[in-house]
Amino acid sequence: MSVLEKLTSADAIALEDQYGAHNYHPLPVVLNRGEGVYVWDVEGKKYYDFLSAYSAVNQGHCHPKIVSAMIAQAQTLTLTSRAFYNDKLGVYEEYITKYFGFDKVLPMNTGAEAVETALKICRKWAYEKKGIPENEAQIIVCEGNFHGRTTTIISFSNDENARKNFGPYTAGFIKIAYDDIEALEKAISASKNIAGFLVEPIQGEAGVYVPSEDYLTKAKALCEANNVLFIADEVQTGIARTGSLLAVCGNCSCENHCEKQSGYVTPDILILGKAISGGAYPVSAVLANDPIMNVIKPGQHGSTFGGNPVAAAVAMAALDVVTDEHLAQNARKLGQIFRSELAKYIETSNIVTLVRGKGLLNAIVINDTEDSETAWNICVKLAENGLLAKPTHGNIIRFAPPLVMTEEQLRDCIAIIINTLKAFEL
Ligand code: IF1
Repeated sequence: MSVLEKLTSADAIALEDQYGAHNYHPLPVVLNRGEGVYVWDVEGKKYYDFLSAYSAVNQGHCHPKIVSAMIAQAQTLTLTSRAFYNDKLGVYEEYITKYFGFDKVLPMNTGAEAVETALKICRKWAYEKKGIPENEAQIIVCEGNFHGRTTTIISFSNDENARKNFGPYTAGFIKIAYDDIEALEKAISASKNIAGFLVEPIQGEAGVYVPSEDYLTKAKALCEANNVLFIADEVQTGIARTGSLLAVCGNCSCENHCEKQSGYVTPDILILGKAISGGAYPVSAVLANDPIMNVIKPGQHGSTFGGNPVAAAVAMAALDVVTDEHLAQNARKLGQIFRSELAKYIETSNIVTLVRGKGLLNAIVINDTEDSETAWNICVKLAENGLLAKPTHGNIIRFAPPLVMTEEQLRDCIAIIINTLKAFEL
C-alpha cells in the first residue's frame, strides 16, 4: 500500500501488526492529529487525551509556540554533533540550569538515557569523591520502580515482564521497599559503599503511588547525612505535572510556578525527560551542581543527538510555555477538582475502589483482580465515549491529561469518565 493513500484504522493497525515488532499492546485507536487537549483518529473522531503520551505532552498537542521554535530551528541548523560548538546549546544550558536551579546540565535524548547518565555520574562521583573502592559502589533503588528499558535499568526492575530473559543483569543495585524510610536507613547503614539513592517522587508505572508526606524530605536528609547522592527521576512527574514544577521542588524559580509548599527537597542529581520538549522532540537532561557534574570529563559520556540545536530550541520554548501559561498552578487546581469529583462518585460506586494522585497525575483502582480485563474494557468504552486513557498494572487506570486543560473541559471529562464507569457497575 502506498503511504500516500488515506489509511483506515483497520489498515493502520494491520500494518503495525505485520511489520512492527510486537512490543506494545495499544488500544485500537489510530490517531493522526492533535491540538491542545484533543486528538483525532483517522476517521475524524475527536477524543480528549488523558494519557498525554505518558506525561510528555503536558503543554498540549502541537503547541504553536513549540512548533514554531522547532520549525525555525529545523530550517537553520539541526545537528552539529558535540564535536563542534553550536550557538543554541550554551543558551539552552544557561536557560535550563537557571530554570531548575543547578550549576550544570548534561543533555541527552530519552528518559532511559538520562537515567543511565545519572547512574554513571553517581558511580564516578562515588569513586573519585567519596572514595568508594573501585567496582564496589552500590546504588539503592525502590521496589516497583520504572526508570526505562535499557539492560542496566531493567536489571533492577522487579517487573518480571520487563526483566525476564534479558539477563545477565548489571550488578551494583540494592532494592528496598518504596515509601519506607526505615528500609532506606537500614540499607544505607549496612554498607560503606552506598553511592546513591534513585527514586521516583511518585511511582508512575507502579500505579501512581504518592509516598507519605515526609518521605522524600527524610530520605534526602538521610542521604545528606551519609554522603549518599539523592537522585530524583522526574521524567514522568516533572515539569508541572503534579501541580508544582517538580514533584520534589528545590531552589528553582519556584515563585513562577507554584506557591511554596512544605516538604520540598533539592535532589543532588535531577533527571528530566518527556515534557521538557512538550512531546515535540526527544529531549532529556541530567542536572547537578559542579562538585558532582565535574567528575565527567571529555570522552567519558555523550550522545550524537544530545543537546542538538533543535532540541535546545524546542526545550526552551516548551519550558517558557510552562511558566507563561501557569501550568503548575492549573494542574494543582484541576487535580483537586478531579480527585474530589471522583471521590464523590466512588462513595456510591462498587466498580471503583479509590482515586489517588497529585496534580494531574492520577489513577483510579478498579474493583477487580489484577489480571482481569475490566480496566482494559473500561478504557475501550472510554475511547468510544471520546476519552483516551490506558490501564497500568491490570486493574489501575491512569489519568494524565495535558496541563493546558480548562476547568470546563475537565468537568466535561469527569462526566464522560463517571458515565462510562456507571455502565460497569456490578
Ligand atoms: C513505555 C509507564 C509512563 C519513566 C520514568 C524514566 C522513563 C520513564 C519515571 C524512561 C518512562 C514510560 C515509558 C513508556 C511507558 C512509560 C510510563 F507506564 F511505564 F509508567 F510514563 F507512565 N523514568 N516512562 O516513567 O523514559 O526512555 O521512555 O523516554 O512505553 O515504555 P523513556
